[in-house]
Amino acid sequence: MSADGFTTSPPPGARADWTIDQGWESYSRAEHDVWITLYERQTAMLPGRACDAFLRGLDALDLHRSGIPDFRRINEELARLTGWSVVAVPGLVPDDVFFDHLANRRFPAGQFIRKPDELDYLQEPDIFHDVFGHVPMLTDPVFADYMQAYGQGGQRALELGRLANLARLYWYTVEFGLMQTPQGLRIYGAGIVSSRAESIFALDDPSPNRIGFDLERVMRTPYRIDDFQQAYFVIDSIQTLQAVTLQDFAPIYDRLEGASDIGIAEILPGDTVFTRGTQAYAGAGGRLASARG
Ligand code: HBI
Ligand code: FE
Repeated sequence: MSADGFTTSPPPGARADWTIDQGWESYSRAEHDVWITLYERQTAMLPGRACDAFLRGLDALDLHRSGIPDFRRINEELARLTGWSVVAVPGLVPDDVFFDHLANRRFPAGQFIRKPDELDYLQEPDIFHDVFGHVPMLTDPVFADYMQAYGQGGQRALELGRLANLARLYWYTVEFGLMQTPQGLRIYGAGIVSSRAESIFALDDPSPNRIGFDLERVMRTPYRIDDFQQAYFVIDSIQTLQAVTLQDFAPIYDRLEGASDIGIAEILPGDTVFTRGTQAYAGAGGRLASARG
C-alpha cells in the first residue's frame, strides 16, 4: 500500500500518485520532430472528421506545431477553462490511481513519445495519444464534468467489482466515441482522433457497426484492444454523456449481474443502427493481415 493509500507502489523516481516531472527541457529534437510529424498529419485531415469541441480545444490550447507541448504552459489555459490539468506519468498506472486523478481533474499523460518507426500504432498510450487525443476535449465544460464523474464512477466500480463494465463505457466513449451532428458523424474519441488510419476507418469504412449509444448495451459489449473497433457507438450530444453519469449505476450493475456479454459484432433488434457493418476488415484478419500485406 503506497503512502496515498493506493494498492500498488509507484516505480522508482515516481511520486506516490505515480506522477513524474515532464522534464520538457530534456526532449530531443528527434522527439519533437515525431510530435510535429504526427500533429501535422492529424490536423491536416481532422477538419470535417473531428467534432467541433475537439477542434476548438486544439485551438484553445494552441498545441504547438513546434513540438511536444510543455504541460506547464497548456495547464495555465486548461485550468482557466475547466479546472483540469495534465500530469506526467511513466505509462499506464493502476486503475485506482487513474480514477483518483480523474476524480480530481488531473489527466495522467504518458511522458514518453513513440519512436519514428511506431508512428501508426503502439499498444501503450504515449504523450501524443494522451495530449493530442484526450486533452482538447477537456476544454469543453460538459465533457470535463463527464471525465471527472467517470473518475468518481471508477472508484465506485472498483469497490463494487464492476470495473470491466465501466471500462467498456470509457472505451466506447472517451476512447472510441462518435457523435451525430447535422453535418454527419464526427469523432470525439481520443483513440480514433490520434490515429490517422482509424480516423478514416471509423467514419468511412463499411466494415464496422455504428450503433446509437445506450449505456447498458455498451456495458455488455466487449471491445478490441489490438485493432480497429468492430463497433462504434454514436451519441447525439456531449450532454448525453453528462446525463449518463447522473444515473445511479448500482441498479444497472445488478441487472448486468445476470446479463451475458453481447457479441462484439452483433446487432440487437433494439439497436439504433447507423451502419450495419460488413465486418470484412475483422473477418480478413484486420491490421495483422494488412501488416503482413
Ligand atoms: N493509465 N496512464 C493511464 N492511462 C489510461 O488511459 C489508463 C491507465 N490506467 C488504467 C486505465 N486507463 C483503464 O484500465 C481504466 O480506464 C479502466
Ligand atoms: Fe486513451
